[in-house]
Amino acid sequence: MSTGPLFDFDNPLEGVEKRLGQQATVLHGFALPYVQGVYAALQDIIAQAPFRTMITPGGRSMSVQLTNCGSLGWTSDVHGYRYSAVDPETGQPWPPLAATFERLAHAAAAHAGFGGFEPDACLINRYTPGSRMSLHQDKDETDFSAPIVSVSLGVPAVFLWGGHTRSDRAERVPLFHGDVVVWGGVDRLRFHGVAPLKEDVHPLFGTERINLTCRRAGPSRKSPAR
Ligand code: MD6
Ligand code: FE
Repeated sequence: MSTGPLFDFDNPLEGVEKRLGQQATVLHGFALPYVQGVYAALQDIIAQAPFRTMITPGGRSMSVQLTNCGSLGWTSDVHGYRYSAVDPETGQPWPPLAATFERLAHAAAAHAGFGGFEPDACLINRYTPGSRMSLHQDKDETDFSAPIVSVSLGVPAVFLWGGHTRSDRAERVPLFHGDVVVWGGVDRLRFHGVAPLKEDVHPLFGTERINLTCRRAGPSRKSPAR
């Protein structure tokens, strides 16, 4: 498929695969052929479920804005973090998981050694200059046997890849437009975060970075294929 000049973007590490752990890999540029479809789907999703600022259980505003698609969506408020079948702003179900997101996540997971990945949720984060994500574990999902597939779009960022405890030193990993991080198995609960976003301009996303994380949040339909 030719994506046409409007959607042809450079990625300085396109084609490189960087191992972060035994079961964690960065597939640089893997999402580039999907960008046109992903971009279009994203516009539909945010028309139905706009980006919003969420509050942490500690009472702080997150610097990243969020929305979701899929049968479950990740939310945060003063009562805690959880997955919800409805958007708390509207009481309506989240927009359906975009077919392009599902295909991209399935293909990237398979490429990284996780066959049969069927996401049911995609958390969408929007970073503007200065937005950051402090070190955390992704542990609100029901079952940790499925990997997480994370897609970076727009302005580059520095991903912080830590260990199994918050105080483990974190490696700084550059993530560019079109990069995909897949992790699961023994690395599923590693601490990770994103350093404050630098001022930069991307031809399609302007000053923003968008991150999609496709997950299996609810129970697995079957035992995972490995
Ligand atoms: C981000 N990503 O890259 C934040 N979580 O903007 C995450 O928090 C994340 O990239 C779990 C798995 C992959 C991720
Ligand atoms: Fe995370």
